[in-house]
Amino acid sequence: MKSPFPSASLSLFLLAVCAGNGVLTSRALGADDASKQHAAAHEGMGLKRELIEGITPADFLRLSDKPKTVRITLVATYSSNNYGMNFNGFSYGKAVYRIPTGWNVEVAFINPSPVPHSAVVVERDQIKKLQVGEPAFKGGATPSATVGISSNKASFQFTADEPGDYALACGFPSHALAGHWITLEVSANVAAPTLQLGDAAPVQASAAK
Ligand SMILES: [Cu+2]
Repeated sequence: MKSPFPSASLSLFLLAVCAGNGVLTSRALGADDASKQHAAAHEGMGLKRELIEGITPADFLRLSDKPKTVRITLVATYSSNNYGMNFNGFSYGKAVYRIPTGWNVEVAFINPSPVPHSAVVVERDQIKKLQVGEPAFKGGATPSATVGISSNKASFQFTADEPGDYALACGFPSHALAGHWITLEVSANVAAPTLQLGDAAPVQASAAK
């Protein structure tokens, strides 16, 4: 798709997006344009790295002190993969959280990027939409998910009380469609929460800390 914006005005456009006015303009863009927008933004503006300092893959999935409760650290733009539209470095569903039915999930969402992102727990088929729908579980989203959060963090929690195929998806318009989502499976057939990163074997949650 050809961008409706002349290249001379691209930087002004990006400034407008980063100021939080991106919802309407992004609705006019396809996934490809969203990717280019990210690439350009990453070249010109830095990540707020102190937000993710000290976070390691062991933090991606941790047990909590509370019973049947797990803690997920979900970092948007953890790496440059998929123009930054990734969670913990993965996009297009290629990281898989498996959670036993009935467990509580506490999510610490961090976006060190000036490009707004968010997180919404949605049924898997929602990722094909330009705008993902309401959370599949009560409380399962960052605040104002269509507007997103930039260079900041937010937390939310939900109870995975219905088995099924879900996604942890970015709710900013067009991002899920452009691959900004990872997989969440809720199943009565798993005894403990696991996380599978790409082609690696699933690993159990780290100990509580
Ligand atoms: Cu996003």
